Amino acid sequence: MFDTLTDSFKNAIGKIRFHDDEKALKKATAELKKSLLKADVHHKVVKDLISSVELETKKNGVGKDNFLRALQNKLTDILTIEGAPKGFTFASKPPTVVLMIGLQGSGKTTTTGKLAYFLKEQKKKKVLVVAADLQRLAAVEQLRQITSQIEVDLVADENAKPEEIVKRGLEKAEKELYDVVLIDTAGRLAIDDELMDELARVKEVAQPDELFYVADAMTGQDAVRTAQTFKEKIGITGVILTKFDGDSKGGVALGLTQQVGVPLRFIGAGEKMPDLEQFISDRIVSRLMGAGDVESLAEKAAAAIDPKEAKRMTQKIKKGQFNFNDFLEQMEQMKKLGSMKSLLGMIPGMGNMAKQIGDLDMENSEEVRTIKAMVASMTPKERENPDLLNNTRKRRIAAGAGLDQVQVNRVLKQFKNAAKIAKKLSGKGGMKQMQDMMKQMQGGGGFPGMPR
Ligand SMILES: Nc1nc2c(ncn2[C@@H]2O[C@H](COP(=O)(O)OP(=O)(O)OP(=O)(O)O)[C@@H](O)[C@H]2O)c(=O)[nH]1
Ligand SMILES: [Mg+2]
Repeated sequence: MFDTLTDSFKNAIGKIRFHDDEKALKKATAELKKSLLKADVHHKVVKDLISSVELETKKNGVGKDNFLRALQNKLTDILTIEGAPKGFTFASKPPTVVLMIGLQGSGKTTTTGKLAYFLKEQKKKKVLVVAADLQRLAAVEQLRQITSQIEVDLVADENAKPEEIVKRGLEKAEKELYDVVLIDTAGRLAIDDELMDELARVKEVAQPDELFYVADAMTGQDAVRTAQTFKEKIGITGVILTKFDGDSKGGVALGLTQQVGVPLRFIGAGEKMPDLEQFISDRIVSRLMGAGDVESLAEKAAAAIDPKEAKRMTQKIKKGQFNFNDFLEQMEQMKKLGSMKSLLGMIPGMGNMAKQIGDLDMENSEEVRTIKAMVASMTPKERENPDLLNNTRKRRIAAGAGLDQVQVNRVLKQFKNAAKIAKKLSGKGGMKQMQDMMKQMQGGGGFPGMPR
């Protein structure tokens, strides 16, 4: 997610080797300055960062460790606003009301869905979404699809005014004890007074605990400027940057908090519902410095994996009973974790690997699609017991799935091998084999001697 920035820090750090070498420090900061500007970090933020890293390093003695520590401190500093909430905070008296605002097409509706999904899956909250965008005909339908996909309740009425819908939503939330109400609003142009007035009215009725400004990261410094305008005109408590998966250079995330004076709260990096990351400054700094973000990873895994279910699955694997239904179930679980790329980015030392993997889309890979097509052509019994598949059955499945028999045989063989390996790994000493494998994969990347 922060490839460019992480790379620039790494390059700069690489320039410092010796103690008391001011020339090396100058080189490192010059390099850092250049690449931060290139990554679209605002020049004032860059200047401030460089001068304070230089000062602190000199004060403590020029050397790699002191440079790293100074950089880490300064990054934490510029990403944090004293007293502002970290991650999502809940109102002392539920429901917590959140108003989602922003320019047209910035990603408000998608992000409303992502946030609902995050609160439901990771925080185990009862969430109500309110469709207060009545500007665009398709807007309500879009939200209907999203909320039904993630199984979250929606209040919508194409024929009512936004304020009315919000009022109804809040009443429902009060009566039915929802924890959070997320209100999606119509996209605005900052200059459009009529829409801004409507937004002010919606805010008046909603009395929100949070006003999230949703901005498209690809618009770079424009995102910062419009956030400032919305802050002045409506008031905002946080910013969510979307489309961070695109070609955006990422630097805007670094300066935004200081520039706007409200914290960056979430980052959207993909079109799917799990593609939303909390922006918690110390965790982000850790990631920026190439040290991963194990905390977020653990939280994601804990939310996606039901311990009882995991135990049942392990038992099945141990007994060699892993079947096609289990496979499909595991794929569903994987989906909840979000993209492979974002997961790898959270593992220390795996940042480089994440880059190589790019946007690997497991769910739509040919391999998985082939297996899914095959499974769709199987009877329930065959799904439970892959051993049943004789030649007649294989022919029928191949025809049903639009595959030839060679393909079916190949997949079956792979599937059986995988089940065998899993069985072996789940036995005694299996964990150790796995760890050895991980160690080998982790070689390289990350910064040796990175202070934590
Ligand atoms: N790649 C990527 N696409 C995104 C992300 N967030 C939103 N999008 C896409 O951006 C487009 C616009 O998203 P919406 O959520 O409809 O934006 P909106 O702000 O509600 O738009 P209006 O209601 O018309 O103002 C959609 O095609 C989304 O799929 C993201 O994090 N990454
Ligand atoms: Mg919308």
